Amino acid sequence: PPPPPPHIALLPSAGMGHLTPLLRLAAMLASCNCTVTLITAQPPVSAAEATHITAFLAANPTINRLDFQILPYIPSNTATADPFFIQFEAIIRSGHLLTPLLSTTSPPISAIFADIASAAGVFQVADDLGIPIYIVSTTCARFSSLVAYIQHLIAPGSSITMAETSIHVPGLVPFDISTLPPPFFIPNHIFTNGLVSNSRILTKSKGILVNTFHAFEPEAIGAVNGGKVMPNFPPFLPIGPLKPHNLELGDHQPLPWLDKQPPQSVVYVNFGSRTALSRDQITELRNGLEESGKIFLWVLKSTTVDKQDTEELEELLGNSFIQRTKHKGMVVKGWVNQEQILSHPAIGSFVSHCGWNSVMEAAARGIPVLAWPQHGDQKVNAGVVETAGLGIWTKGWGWLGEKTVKGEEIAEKIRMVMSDEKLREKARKIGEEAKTAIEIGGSSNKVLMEIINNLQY
Ligand code: BUP
Repeated sequence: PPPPPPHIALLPSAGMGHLTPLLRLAAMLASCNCTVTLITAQPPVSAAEATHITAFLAANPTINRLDFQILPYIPSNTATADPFFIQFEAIIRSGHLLTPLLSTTSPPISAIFADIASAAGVFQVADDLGIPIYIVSTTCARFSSLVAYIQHLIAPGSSITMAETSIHVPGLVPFDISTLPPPFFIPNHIFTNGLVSNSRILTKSKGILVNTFHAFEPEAIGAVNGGKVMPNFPPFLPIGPLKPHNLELGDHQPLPWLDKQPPQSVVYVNFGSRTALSRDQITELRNGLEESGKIFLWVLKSTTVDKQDTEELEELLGNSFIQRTKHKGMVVKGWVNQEQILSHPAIGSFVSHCGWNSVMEAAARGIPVLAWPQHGDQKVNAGVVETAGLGIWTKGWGWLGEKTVKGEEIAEKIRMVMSDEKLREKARKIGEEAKTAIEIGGSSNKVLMEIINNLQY
């Protein structure tokens, strides 16, 4: 008889940018007949995570849920207390509790697929159970290469010095220092410390699954897999763009409105699930959207964690703007289905913070991007967008809170991205390449099938 399909346990860390790719992967594995268990760290940080996990499991009844009560963790340095970073660390510190939970499952677990942000928590578990770990990277291959190499750049508890102008990772175009996450320059920062310890685990994994595709990031994938970054390093396994997963949240808010807009006419603006622009920047963006003269759909967040986001649109934008732009735009607070929006023919461009999931969602549909990175890996991601030809990026716009970009400049760039026919054509081609990669026999599809086959024997 053929060998039984593998049983894969997936461990997401925290935040929608991390949960989303792990859920998509879980659904893809389940559709390939794998037995799948989703480990859910309790309690989650955001309301969006809690709702999505419930809706996902309801829509995918063959996937098992394994609740994992994590130990509370209070960092000593509260100045760097981003709730999502604290959760990454709390999961790592609770990792040992997973051994008893995972050792009794039936059929036995064949492998753990762990989110890169909490990877250090599962190494011991996998060792105890005698099973392989695969790491799931939630960022681009280029930033993943930097994470792989970071142990050679930053000693535990230390930082990168500002004296350098660029950082060299063998085999890659150097990273301009201004594109690295600001926490890299703060000694003993919770984000950097976590990354350095996770980086060590990468070496011990069977491979690093990356939500990207070969044609989009040939340089970084080639450098790691050609042994240039580090000899004998586990392979990067490009399996993207990950397919949208089946999830019914019953929220189709902007779709009827989009149906009424002409093809490729709408600028879609969304800075992801955890970026809160300053009040001044919200005002300038509001002015820029109006001044651009384009039709816009803006998903607005005013707090880092959604549970605290209670302010009304009128308070944030002023009633006169809402009245004036009634026929030109739509502003939404709360969760939208971004995949559905980006798939709508009315969307002409995407003003994005370049969270990696958002980038891949735009690439999969060939939507031109106006990159406006805000924190973390996003400037490196924006650089990848620019190099691949999917979008444009104004480097002087800086990090979140560094400066306030004026409305007129925003309007100018929006008009530019909407009217650039060459960019639109290039983006369309990228969309075609993305589709080919995930078709049966495409580069990403082959990589995923091989991982599953390897786990069967
Ligand atoms: Br907001 C929002 N609807 O309203 P990223 C996000 N999303 O579907 P992030 C929605 O969440 P990091 C919304 O499509 C993407 O899959 C979106 O992930 C979806 O950014 C995901 O783009 C967001 O990686 O994460 O969450 O800011 O800061 O870690 O990059």
